[in-house]
Amino acid sequence: MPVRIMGVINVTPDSFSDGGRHQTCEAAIHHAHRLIAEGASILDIGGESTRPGAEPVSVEEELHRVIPVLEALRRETTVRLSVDTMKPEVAESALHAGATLINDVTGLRDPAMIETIARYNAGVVIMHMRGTPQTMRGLTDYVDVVEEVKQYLAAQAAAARATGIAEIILDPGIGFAKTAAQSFTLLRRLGEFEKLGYPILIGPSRKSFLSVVPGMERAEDRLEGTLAAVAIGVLNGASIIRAHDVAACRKAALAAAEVRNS
Ligand code: HH2
Repeated sequence: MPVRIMGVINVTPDSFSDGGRHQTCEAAIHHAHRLIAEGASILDIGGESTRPGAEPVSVEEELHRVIPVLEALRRETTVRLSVDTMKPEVAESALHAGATLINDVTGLRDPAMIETIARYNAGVVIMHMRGTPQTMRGLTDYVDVVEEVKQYLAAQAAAARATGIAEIILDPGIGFAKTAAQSFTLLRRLGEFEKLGYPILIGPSRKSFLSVVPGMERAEDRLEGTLAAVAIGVLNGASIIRAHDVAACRKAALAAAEVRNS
């Protein structure tokens, strides 16, 4: 499967690595064009931060942030548009406005989300997490993190398939209710997810699990760690990489794909 890069557009004031940088519609659109030029084949637009401890935003506020950007990009580009949301109401409006993929970090916890995505014949990214961004840091007790995440994703994929969703992508949720060690284990054992039979997406970009490495305490200093994680992820079967640094991650992913396919 060819490797694709999903570029991140955070239209938020508080995202962990780029909050406030692309908060206006104009800034977000400008950034989107840059990510397309760098080789993103999917753009993932988000209006609510999911970093640990993030405050939830209302449906109205999330729509206000996401929909104008989505509409403009639909008019101006042919790139595939994804929306990062856990709210069925936001997914509905986004699909109506031209998104064809919903990235749900709660992994279709809300049955209304499954129904909405199926009705629009759209694709879904099912990500594993526990709790909410407020509570997830304390929810990291697993007997075997890989087995448990796998079982959850398999069950949610089966529910999505049974409701008629044709395109299903699975994501173990690096950093979401995982310790740093568990995030590293998920990357090392990512190949075990291939048996589920769906494309695998990973989102290690700039995340705090990398801060255990000296020199990578700050999000802006984690590019090399991100690239290492991308390369290992692709070698172990990831075919979609969710990334802020699209050009660099694309090169790392393509090089790792050569190793995988050799
Ligand atoms: N990570 C983030 C957000 N959405 N979606 C998927 N499928 N996988 C991920 O790993 C993932 C995700 C967190 O990153 P970011 O969007 O940059 O930060 P924030 O949630 O603070 O906006």
